[in-house]
Amino acid sequence: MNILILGGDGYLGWSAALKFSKDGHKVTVVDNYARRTLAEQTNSAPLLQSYSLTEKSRLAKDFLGLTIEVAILDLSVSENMFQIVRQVKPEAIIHFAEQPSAPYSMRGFSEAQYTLRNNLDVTFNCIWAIMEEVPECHLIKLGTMGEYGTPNIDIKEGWIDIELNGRSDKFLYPRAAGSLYHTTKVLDTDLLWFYTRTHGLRVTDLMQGPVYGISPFEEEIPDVLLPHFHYDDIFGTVINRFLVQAVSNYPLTVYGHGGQTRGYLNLIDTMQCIDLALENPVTEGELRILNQFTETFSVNELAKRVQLAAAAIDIDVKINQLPNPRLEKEDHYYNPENTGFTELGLKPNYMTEPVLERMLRMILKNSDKINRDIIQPRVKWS
Ligand code: USQ
Repeated sequence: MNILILGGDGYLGWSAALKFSKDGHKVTVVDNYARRTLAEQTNSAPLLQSYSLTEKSRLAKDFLGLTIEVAILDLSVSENMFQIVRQVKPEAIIHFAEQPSAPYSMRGFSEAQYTLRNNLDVTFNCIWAIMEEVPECHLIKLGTMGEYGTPNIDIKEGWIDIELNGRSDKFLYPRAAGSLYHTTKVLDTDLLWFYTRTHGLRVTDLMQGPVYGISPFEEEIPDVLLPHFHYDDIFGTVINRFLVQAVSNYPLTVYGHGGQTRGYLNLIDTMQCIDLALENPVTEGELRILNQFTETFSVNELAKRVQLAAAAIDIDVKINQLPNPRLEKEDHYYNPENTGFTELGLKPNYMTEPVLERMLRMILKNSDKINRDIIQPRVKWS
């Protein structure tokens, strides 16, 4: 398949480039290095410094024999989006090209404005480029489980049937996001739904939980090809953060009571899910929404798991409850459905002790590069 990956320099974008090129697809990645720029501006460098996309593409050829075409473009500029879609003529677009950090989006006016504009502009431009240039193309868009928030009822997979005064209809499941970043994904879903029902787009919208992991493959790959691994408070997700904290003898930073429950998945399973979406495309005028996670845990449970995995390799880990910098429910009901991917054939790689141990060992190897000054939360919601 001819695949265009938007946001191909990011944690998930570069992982997907390696995975789908390795699987024999023709892969082109586009990025404008926004994530690198924002990380630099906020003093949030990843654990391993990364080569440019062009260099990474050359290294992927040298080490793994993979071909990955690269374009450096800002896709929030519509001409750039149209140009690359016209040039590549993709059968599928995987869209990761958004500002992905909730704390960044809550840092102040300019960060909020950038997140809103960038995320919606890229999605809007992508929709129009598909409609004008490649109307048959399957758009696989990365949304987030955070679109739903934490309602006091079960979370369905994208849609809900509502009955009122003897009549019933099907609607998008109600959304109540907890950050401006998550809200941009809610708005994306609405845009996608509008253009799907009015212009016959073919869309899979993935409601993904926080991802953990270092490599998109089971097999070892050279460190120079690994995706960015952030552990700071702004771009690092909670498990990656806890593992780095464990290695650097830093008490785990549980926010508030630690009862916050989310649906998590391994980076390898993220790739599996996208692959399943690619191999099972939707039909014209269909918006398929899939909840993309394999297990749910509270933050306290995660901290305990990291503590146990670290103890197995003689690292003693302490857990600390900090005042929560975010506004979120800390003890709540959480029961989301995730049967869509299981029905498509997902074989989960769960968060076992060996999985955590492998990550800990990789971090240990690079422990001299950990910056302990970027671990404490620096952004408050209010
Ligand atoms: N948390 C802690 N301690 C920390 C970091 C986080 O207790 O040191 C807590 C947070 O308060 C939150 C939970 O862990 O309750 C998850 O936080 P996170 O930073 O791992 O995840 P989040 O900000 O929600 O965002 C991440 C990705 C985002 C993706 C989202 C999926 O950055 O791109 O959309 O996970 S979800 O959370 O399901 O919305």
